[in-house]
Amino acid sequence: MKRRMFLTLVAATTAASATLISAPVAQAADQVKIGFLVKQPEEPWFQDEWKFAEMAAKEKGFTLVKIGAPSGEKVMSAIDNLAAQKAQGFVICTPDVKLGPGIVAKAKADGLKMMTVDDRLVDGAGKPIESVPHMGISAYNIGKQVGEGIAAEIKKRGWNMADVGAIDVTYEQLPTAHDRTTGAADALVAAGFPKANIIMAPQAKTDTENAFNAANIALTKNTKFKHWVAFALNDEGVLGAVRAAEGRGFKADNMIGVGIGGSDSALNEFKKPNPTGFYGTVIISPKRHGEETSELMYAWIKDGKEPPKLTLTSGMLATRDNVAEVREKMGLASAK
Ligand code: FCA
Repeated sequence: MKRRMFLTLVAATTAASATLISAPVAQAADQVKIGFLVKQPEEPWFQDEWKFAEMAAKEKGFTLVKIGAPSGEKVMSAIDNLAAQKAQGFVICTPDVKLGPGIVAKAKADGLKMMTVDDRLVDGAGKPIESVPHMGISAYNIGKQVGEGIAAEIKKRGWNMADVGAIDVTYEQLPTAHDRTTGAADALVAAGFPKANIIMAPQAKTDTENAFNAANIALTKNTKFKHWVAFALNDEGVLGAVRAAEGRGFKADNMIGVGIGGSDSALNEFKKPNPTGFYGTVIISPKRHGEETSELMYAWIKDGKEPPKLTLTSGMLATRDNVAEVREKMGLASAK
């Protein structure tokens, strides 16, 4: 019995290698390979982008190469590596938008098509590099949705705005982050929130730990407030602020944090049996940012159809009460 199984295996392996030897010759000419580089592969948003990019790869029949590229060095070697593997193009969310001219030059030298997602490259003068197709979020408007959501909840709770502090977790070196938090602050002020109560809390990196540290400083320096609200460029930033506030005794009843994203960081928070200070999130679309960008790159490689130069996607505010409904509306319901 054992011997028969072994023989069958050998036969199967031989058949498989025979196919392998003949297949590449037929496929090589039209085999499309696309890289998808992200700056923070551990962040749920980027995991989701990859997941949707995989769906596009499966559907269209191209090979997707997922690469985590948290530094400039990693980006440069990843691009060379893609060229060596005969990829024809890549989609990238860069770890630093100022790497723009270097990345564009490297892609050109390697003969690879490129488009950016989420974070738009800038040139030496800090201006967006408009020649590279980009899909980002409509950052300022989405920030405004955050601020409006917070303001509505403050009013609903009947808080006196003079007693409320706002933790504004900032990351000014990233234009989309600046636009998001500015939008949120502007909307709060437009709703009557005192500007002086908005406390800037600059984070060193865009993750929860760094937001936690930044928020802690803001809380330590401002002890006069009875209630807090918080916003940031993403869910991770708001989670950092929410955890820091919890540490000081500001729980769900005295904290309104609204993030941007809607991936697992937010969903897990909503799944906790008791509400936390993480009140809501503006859900954006990893489907569009992962699947659609990959499809655009595929059409560019295959049919020479260049992607639109700029696509800005929108978001929808969700709380633990309506998150399932909002995800459904955004076409994300079946994704988990
Ligand atoms: C930036 C942020 C991510 C995500 C994305 C759409 O890259 O760092 O968290 O919000 O934009």
